[in-house]
Amino acid sequence: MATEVAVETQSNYIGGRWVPAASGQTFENRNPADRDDLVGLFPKSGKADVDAAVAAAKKAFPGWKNTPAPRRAEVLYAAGEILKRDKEKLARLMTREMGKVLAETRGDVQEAIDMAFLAAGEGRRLFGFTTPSELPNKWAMCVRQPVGVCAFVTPWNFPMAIPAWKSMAALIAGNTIVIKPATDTPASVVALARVFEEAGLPAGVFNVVMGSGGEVGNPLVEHPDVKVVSYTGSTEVGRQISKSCAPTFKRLHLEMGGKNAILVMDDADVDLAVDGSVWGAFGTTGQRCTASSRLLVHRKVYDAFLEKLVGRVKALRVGNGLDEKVDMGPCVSEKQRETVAKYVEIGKAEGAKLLTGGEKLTSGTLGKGWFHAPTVFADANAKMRVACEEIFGPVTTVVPIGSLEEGIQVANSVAYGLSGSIYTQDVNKAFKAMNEFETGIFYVNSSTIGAEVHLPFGGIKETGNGHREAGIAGLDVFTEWKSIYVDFSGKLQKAQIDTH
Ligand code: UN1
Repeated sequence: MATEVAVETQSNYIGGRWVPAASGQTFENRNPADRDDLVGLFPKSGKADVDAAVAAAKKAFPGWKNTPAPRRAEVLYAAGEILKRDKEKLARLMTREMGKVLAETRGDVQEAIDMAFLAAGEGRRLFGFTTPSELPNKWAMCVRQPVGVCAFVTPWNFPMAIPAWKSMAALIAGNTIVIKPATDTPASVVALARVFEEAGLPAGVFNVVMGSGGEVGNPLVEHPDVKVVSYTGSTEVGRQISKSCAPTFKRLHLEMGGKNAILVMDDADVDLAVDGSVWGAFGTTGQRCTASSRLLVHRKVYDAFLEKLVGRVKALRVGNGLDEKVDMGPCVSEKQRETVAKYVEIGKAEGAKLLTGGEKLTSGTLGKGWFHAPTVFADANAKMRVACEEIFGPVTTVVPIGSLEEGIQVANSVAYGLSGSIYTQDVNKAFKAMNEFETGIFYVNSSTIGAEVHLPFGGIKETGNGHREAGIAGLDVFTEWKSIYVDFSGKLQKAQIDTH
C-alpha cells in the first residue's frame, strides 16, 4: 500500500501550542499491514514534557471549571460535528496506523461522535438532587463538581473511541486533561486534539504528550498535581499504576483484561451463534477487551456449530484493512503477533485441538505486515491456558459443555469479568445467565462486543476496580459530590439529635 501523504513530524500539544519533545527526539509509527509505510514521526517525550503539560492543565483548570456547563457543551457539540465531517479521513488514518478494517475504524470514530453528543447533552443536565432535610426550615441538596487535572493512558485497539470516552466525560464535568496515547496509535489522538482545537477548546484544557509508558506514563500518573488517573490496558500494568497512585490517594479508574465467553445452548439458533462468534472473536483481529475469546458450546450442537464455525473462519479474507474487501487486518505489532504465536504453541502443547489457523501469514504482500491467521482451538478444557488467559489476538477457544449450570460455572471460572453472552431461545435460561454471569456487560443472542456509549462500560474481578466509563455512570470518575445544607431557621439545629 502506497504512502498516502508525506511523512510528517508531529508534536506534543501543550497549553494550546504544538511543541516538540524536550529531548528533540522522535519515534516512528508504521503501518502494521505494511511496514514500508511510515505513518509519521512522533515526539519521544519524557518527564520535562509531562511537567509542562500538567502545569498547563493545572493553569487552565479554574477557567474551564468556571465556564458554565452548557457553554462547555457547545465546544463538545462543535467537536462532534467536526468528527462527523472528517469521519472518513480519520477512519483511513486509523486503519493505516492500527490495522483494523475500515468498517471498524469508521465505527471507532462514530463511537467518539456518539460520546461527544452524549456528553454535550449532559451540559444541560449534570444532575445533582435536592431532598428533604430531617430538620424544619433547612434545605438539602448535592451537586457534582470537577476533580481537577486528569491523566489518561490509552490503548491502541480503540485509538479514538477510548480517548473520547474519557475526554468527553471529563471535559463536560469541567476537568482538564493530559493524555498519553499508546505509542502504536499516537496519530489518532493528535487528530482528536486538532478537533478540540478547531472546536474552540481553550488552551491547556486538553494536552497530549507522546512517548513510552516508562518515560511518559510513569511520571504522568505519579505527578502530584494529577488528581484522577484513567487507564485502559492490561491487568498487569493496571496493578502497577494502582501502586503508583496509592501514595497520593489519586482517584483511579482501571479498565483491563477480559476472557469473554459466548455460551451456546442446545436450543440456540446455531447460525446466529456462529455469526456472533466469528464477529466477536475476529473483529479487530481479536484485539478487543470484549473479544469472544471463549466459546462454550453445548454438546448437543457442538459438531454442527464447529463445522459451521470453521467454514466461516477459513473464508475470512485477511489483508490490508484499507481494502474494502478485507474482513480482518493484521496484529498491531510484531510484539503482539509474537504473543499470539506463543499462545498457539501453548494451546497445542496443552492438547487443545487446532481446527484452523495457527500460523503467521507471510506470503506475498502479507509478508510486509504482522498478519496471523484466524485461529480456532477446540475440545479444550476450561483450565487450559488458552481457555483462561487473555491472548488479545485472532484466537478463540471452544470448550464443550453439558448444561446451563456447567456453562455458567465455566464462564465464571476465569480471573476476568468484562463481557459475556448466551445464545438460547429459552427466556428462563437467558435470565438465569444474565443474572449469574460475573461480568459488567452481558448480551442475549448477540456477541460479546458492541457496547453503546450511553450505557456503563466496564467489568468486575480483575477487569476493573469498581468504576465504569461512558454512560452517565462515567461522570462518577470525573466528579466529586458536594452535599450542601442551607439552614434558614435562624437557630442552631442539630441533625440526629434534635430529631429524636
Ligand atoms: C475494548 O474492547 O477495549 O463493545 C472496547 C465494544 C466496543 C468497545 C470495546 N464498543 O466492543
